[in-house]
This record gives sequence, structure tokens and C-alpha cells, in this order.
Amino acid sequence: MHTQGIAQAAAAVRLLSMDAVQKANSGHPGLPMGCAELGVLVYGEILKHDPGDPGWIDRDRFVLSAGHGSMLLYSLLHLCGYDLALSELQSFRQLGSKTPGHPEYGLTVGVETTTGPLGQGISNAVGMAMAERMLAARFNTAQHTVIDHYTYVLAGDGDMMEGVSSEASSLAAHLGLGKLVVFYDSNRITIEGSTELAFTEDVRRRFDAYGWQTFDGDAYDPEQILGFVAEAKKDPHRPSLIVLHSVIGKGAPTLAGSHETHGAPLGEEEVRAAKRAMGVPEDSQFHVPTGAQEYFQGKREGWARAHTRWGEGFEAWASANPDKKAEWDRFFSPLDPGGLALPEFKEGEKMATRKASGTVLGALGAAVPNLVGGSADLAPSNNTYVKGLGDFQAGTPGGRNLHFGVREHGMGAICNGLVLHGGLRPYCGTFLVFSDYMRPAVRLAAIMGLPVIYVFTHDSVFVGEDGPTHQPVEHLAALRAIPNLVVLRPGDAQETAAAWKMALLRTAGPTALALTRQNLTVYAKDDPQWRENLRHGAYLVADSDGPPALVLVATGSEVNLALETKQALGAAGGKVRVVSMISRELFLDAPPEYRSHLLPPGGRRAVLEAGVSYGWGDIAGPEFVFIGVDRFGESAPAGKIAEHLGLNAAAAAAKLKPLLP
Ligand SMILES: Cc1ncc(C[n+]2csc(CCOP(=O)(O)OP(=O)(O)O)c2C)c(N)n1
Ligand SMILES: [Mg+2]
Repeated sequence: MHTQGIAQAAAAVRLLSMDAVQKANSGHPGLPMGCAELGVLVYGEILKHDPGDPGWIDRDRFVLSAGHGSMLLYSLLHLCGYDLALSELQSFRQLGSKTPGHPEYGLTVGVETTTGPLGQGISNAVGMAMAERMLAARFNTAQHTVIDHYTYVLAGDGDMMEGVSSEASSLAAHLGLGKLVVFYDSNRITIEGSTELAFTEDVRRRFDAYGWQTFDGDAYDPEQILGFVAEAKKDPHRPSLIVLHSVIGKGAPTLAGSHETHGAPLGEEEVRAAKRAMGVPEDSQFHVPTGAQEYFQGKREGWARAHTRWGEGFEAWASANPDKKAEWDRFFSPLDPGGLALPEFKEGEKMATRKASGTVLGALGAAVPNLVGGSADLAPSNNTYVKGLGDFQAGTPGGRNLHFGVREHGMGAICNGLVLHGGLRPYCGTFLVFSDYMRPAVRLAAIMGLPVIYVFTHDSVFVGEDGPTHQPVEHLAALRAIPNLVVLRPGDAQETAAAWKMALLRTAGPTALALTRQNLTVYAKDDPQWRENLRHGAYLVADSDGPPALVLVATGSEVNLALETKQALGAAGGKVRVVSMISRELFLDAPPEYRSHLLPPGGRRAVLEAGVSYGWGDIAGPEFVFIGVDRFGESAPAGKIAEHLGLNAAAAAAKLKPLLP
């Protein structure tokens, strides 16, 4: 071990971090300074990586779960030789730089996931470790290992406090993810001060109880840390937690150990004093000691060699296993829409869209071999379980059905990790009402542009007897408010199959499917191009005779209701056009001609959706009639609720009649 080089490299991390935060006059110097040695060990001694090819599939992953310490990551990526110039560090937190306040996936090379919302990164890492396990099971052979890497995490007190990390860590142990190693930066400081204020549990014993292998040591003893990592790797069945006692802001002469170093510049004087103490000219800026440069330069050849060796092994594996190689290519290439054979549903067939979704999923297993997923303990209700594909468990890593347990938040974050790793297409399910429990992870999927698919069933008050706690009303609106999340609410089984196809072909972000508990009738569709036009978010289901006096826009289960309402209106119903709007956001993005063709400008509009009216004005105009649920629901059989809330054909017709000639 190159003790001197490591010390110099750690000094470089401290100098770069102090200066960047000072120059930006904003940021978090405490963590990068406190974890400088650990960061150098991770990037210099522990990680299998190649700065020349950040996308190398068999690289070890490193997740900075405590994303506020972003300068630690940026400093190390720069020092290792990733494509991150010093000038980027000098424009830390500035518009257009590659060094945003918190690490952002896709913006900065070498950043494996977007972090900052505490608890998410460590939970993403569980998904990454699961992906490694699944791909290894599928592709490695007795002669060749093409997937064999570790997932490392640096988590802080905040990560350990957030509930989502408990959900994910509990599952990680259950699944026996032995190649997951978490360093816990135990500096016992958070924003308000000492952890004595609110966090006095024994984290190590908590992880012991989950079934992790745990270690406890000093953040400034490199040999001990490397020893722990070696020990951690010996047990292939247990993830490892390495608790490291550290000092926040270490190296700051008067502020080290203080919460004041957490999230504010140290101040000009303190920075100068720190540089003096480190034996660096106090006027220097963004100084990288020669020893630090030499240390990382000395690593490059070894990194490149390991990568080349892997490449040779991969070639040998590919020629010895052409079938596996062909499957590999399918895993890592865009989906071929032509290969998606979807089940057909007949007009008049009565089926809940959750059931139709289950049927579609069953048919997709073979067509989309990298599709994996499951539910937060609601598979029988969400229809997310695919028979014949096996369960992913510690002893059966080839299984494709995931069991997340009752852990929606962890499930969302884990699915992000599954996508981030590369090679897999995950879906996950729960009741729509509990999308709230995973919303932070859904939002991050949208920010990162990850094509996770959410199967949200029981999508309205028509859930019935379970009552208002289980009846979503504001959830569609809340999900639609997330940019880059596409919410699809299909109106029947045929639309459900089409929605799945749209979700699978989406690569730029997540898709939420809102599906019913109750049966819906598959209806005739006036638009012969309806499957095509769904991409515009809406299409014509039943037209009026002549120009429409009223366009009735409905979504999901309410398309059936809209058609019944048209009937119930008798002759006046002939003047009503019914539109199924599977996605409000896609419709808002549709070409203006298509929109005005479907909803003629200036015409009367009504909206039928068993949810809140919030947001519908964007589509239906300022004076639309809304038939929906701007309140919480009731516990009763669905039919009674419909009557009570005016959500049946008779009530809707009565409300619309005065609008018609
Ligand atoms: C979910 C979430 N809640 C709150 C915050 C705001 N926040 C950022 S850092 C922090 C304290 C973190 O403490 P710790 O992880 O111990 O980091 P350290 O102060 O040791 O650097 C908080 C509350 C956040 N980033 N994410
Ligand atoms: Mg802390």
C-alpha cells in the first residue's frame, strides 16, 4: 500500500473540496474532508473500474448515497482521470457545469445515480447488487465469468435515519446480496448538530439483526479499512456494513468536528489556515499535490489491464456460448417492437384492467427476456406475478419474479437501481393509493429518465368496501404533476395491452399504469387507427352524429361510464362525442392539429374521471363540466359509492342533459 500517495491524494480531495465550495460560496465541505482518505481508498485501492470507459458493464459500482458530499466524488473522478476537467470543479454548482450541487446521473461521467434525497442512493445500490446477481446467474458459465462485480456505497447518518434505507437493507440481507458493501460515515453529526439530538440507536446492531456482516473501525486507518473489505468479500452470502468513525470537516483547524462544516463554506480565513497546516501555499487555489497526481497515475495501467483482461474473457465466452451471447445482445439492445406479441381481447369481453395487465405480462415473459418485476406484497391483487418465470431469491438468482415485501419506497428505489445497473427492464406494483409511499423514488426515476414501469392497480373509489384509506382520489393528479412521468390509464383490456407496449417502448423515463380492480367491458372503437393514435394520449371512441355539441373526455374505467351516459341521454346522446384520454400529458404534447381535430376549439367539454378535477382545466378549458370526486371516498360496495357520488350513467346524464340542444 502506497501510504504516502494515499495521504497526498486525500490532501488533494480536501483542497479541491474546500476551494470549490468556497468559490461557489455554497456547498458541503464537511463530508468530503471527513471522508477524504476513504474516498481515495475506494477509488485507488478498492474499485475495479476504468476511467477511460465509465460504461464498462463489469465495473464495480460506487454510490455516494450522501449526495451532499458531491465534491468528494467530483474530486476523485477528476483525480482518477475521468472526463471531468479541473475547470468543471472550478465552476462547482454553476449553471451548465458538470458539477451540480448534488451528483446527477447522465450529466457527469462516473456518477452512477442521482443522489441528494437521503436514503435513495443506498437503496439504489441494493437494486444494482440484485441486477449483478441476476445477470451473473444468467450469463456466467463454469468456464467464464462475464459479470462479477461489487457495489460499494458511502452512506451517512442521514441515510441511516431515512426509512427507505431500512427497507432496502432488510431485503438485501434476505436476498443474500454478498457483493454489496456499505461504508457508513459515522461522524455523529447532521445539520442541526450532534446525532445525540435525535439518533442514538446502535446502527451496527440493527444491521446485524437484518443479517448483514458488520465491522466497526477508524475512518483514518487505511490498512484496517482494506482488511475489512477483504473480509467482507469472503462471505458471498451476506452484505457488509463497515461502520467508520470519522470527523466531519477533518483538516479544518477550528471547525473540524462541527456541524458548521456540514453545509457551508469554511470561510476564507479557515481555508487559509487549513492550507498552512497542510503545508500548502495559502494563496494556492485548486492545488493538487504532485504526490496525488502520481498516486492515481500509477493506477491507470492496472485499471486498463483489468479491463482488457475482462474483454478477452468476454470474447472467449462469446465464441464458446453463441446462444448466451445472442441473449446478452437482447438484454443490452433496444426492444424490438415487432417482437412484442400481445394477447388479443374481444369486444364485449368483461375484464378488470389489472387482470388484462396480468395476462399481457404473462405473454411478455418470453418476448422481453430481461423483464423482471414484482409487487410490494400485493401480487395477487396487482396481477404482477408471472407463472413459470420462477422467484428471485438468495438460492434462485435466475428467477424473474421479485418479492419486495411490504416496502413500497424501497421497491421504487431498488427498481431505479435495477435500471441504472444496465441490462434489465423492471416493473413493480402496488395499489395506486400507495404510490405516495414510493413517490420520492418515482420522482428520481423521472429526473434520471429511467424507464421503470409502475403497475398501480385499484385506481379509484371503485375499490369499494376498503374505504377512503384505500381509495385514491388525488393520486392521478399528483402523479401527472411529476415531469417526465407518463401516466397511462387505459379504459379496457385492449387499451391495457397497448399501454404495456407504450410503457415498454419508452426509454426516456418512467411510466405509471393506472388499472382497475373492477371489471370493464371492452368497447368498440370508432377510430380505426386507435392503437396508433394512443401515442397522442387520446382518441375517438364513439363519435357524435354530425358535429359534436359536447365532447365527453373520459379516462380508464370512466370510458365505459361515458359510453353508458351517451346511451342514457337517448336522442341527445347522439350529439355527444366520447374520447378516451389514456394520458393527459401525452395529449398535451400531441400535435395541435390532432388535438383540435379531437376536441374542436370552442366546443363544450365535459370530463369524467373518478378522481379530483385538479389539472383538467388545461385540457377541457376554463368552463368545463367535471364529473369526478373532489373529496375522499366512502366505505361501501362500489355500486353504492357510484350512486352516492353521482358516478353512474343516470347521474352523469342528468348533469349533462342541460348542456345539450
Ligand atoms: C430526504 C432528505 N431529507 C433532508 C435532506 C436535507 N439534508 C441534507 S444533508 C442532511 C443531514 C445529513 O447528515 P449526514 O448524512 O450525517 O451528513 P453529514 O452532515 O455527516 O455530512 C439533511 C437533513 C435531504 N438531503 N434529503
Ligand atoms: Mg453525519
